[in-house]
Amino acid sequence: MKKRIFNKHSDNPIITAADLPEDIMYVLNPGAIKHNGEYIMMMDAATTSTPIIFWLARSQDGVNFKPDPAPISNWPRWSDEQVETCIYDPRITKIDDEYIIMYASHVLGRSVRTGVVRTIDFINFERIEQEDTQQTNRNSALFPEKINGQYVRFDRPMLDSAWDPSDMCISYSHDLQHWRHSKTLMQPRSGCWDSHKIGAGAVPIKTDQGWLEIYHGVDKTASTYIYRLGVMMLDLDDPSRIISRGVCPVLWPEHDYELDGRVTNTTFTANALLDGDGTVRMYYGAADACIGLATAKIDDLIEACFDQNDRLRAFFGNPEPVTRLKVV
Ligand code: BMA
Repeated sequence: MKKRIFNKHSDNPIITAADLPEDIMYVLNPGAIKHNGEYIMMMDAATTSTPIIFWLARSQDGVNFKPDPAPISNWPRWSDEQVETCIYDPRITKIDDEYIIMYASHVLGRSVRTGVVRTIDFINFERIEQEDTQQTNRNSALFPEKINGQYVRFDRPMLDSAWDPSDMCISYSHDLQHWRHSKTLMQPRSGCWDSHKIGAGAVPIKTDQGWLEIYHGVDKTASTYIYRLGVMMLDLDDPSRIISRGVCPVLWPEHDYELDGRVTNTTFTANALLDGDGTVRMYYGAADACIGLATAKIDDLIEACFDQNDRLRAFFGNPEPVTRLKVV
């Protein structure tokens, strides 16, 4: 049998709704980062009286997390005073001494877009206002350093319906407010586990081979959608250039807590943290209902990007992306 790239923790799911002190229905898809020697998770949480909000949990060992007594209460509004009705999938990037959080933001009467908030301490939060391009967009993840003088992020502009096929894009900014030169980075692969929709997963990790990205892919079957995770390697100086895209998924739903929940057959990530010993730890949403921990060796993830690539390059090589979306 082929070696597993990610190993799931034996205590999974490591956080469920029952671990939170309030009337929570689900917790899922956390962003994660190490801050002041502590692991911090920013979880999507849905109470019976609110739509999805963010809730922090903290841990010394990266396995046992203690949720805060209450959700984040001082999340900043958009300057036009629009109230967010639902926020989810926070991806936390450390740049210098700041943490930049990119997440999906819904406000009444407007389609979903990427919200951007900064913090230095996970106590006070400040919004970075975004130019309104009228473009539906989510699944944004900021690279952890400027490249050629610019901020770079993955994002995913969407067509009219969230269920239409979607591509993974890359965009650039000088100020984290205006995003330009967006282009399609990668498209779904027909006949594969990522045949229907793809989008960022984790904040990319810098390696000596390039930028390692763990992304999510959706496959549409006759009766359901399946969310799995895969890997790719991007050029360090030009991250719009894919060096190699792994052929097989590195994590997929298989256990009850991943197969049954609010959304069945779902494993989804918004983080991947590289520890000093070469271990990558990833806190992933399972069935949109709880959170699991999986770990992998960074070298195995890198290898997975190149796995079978020679044999299948003819099919899955890196064709010129076709831009099917109107982007700024
Ligand atoms: C994606 C995102 C995730 C969610 C997944 C499965 O489109 O909305 O938040 O976990 O769908 O429902």
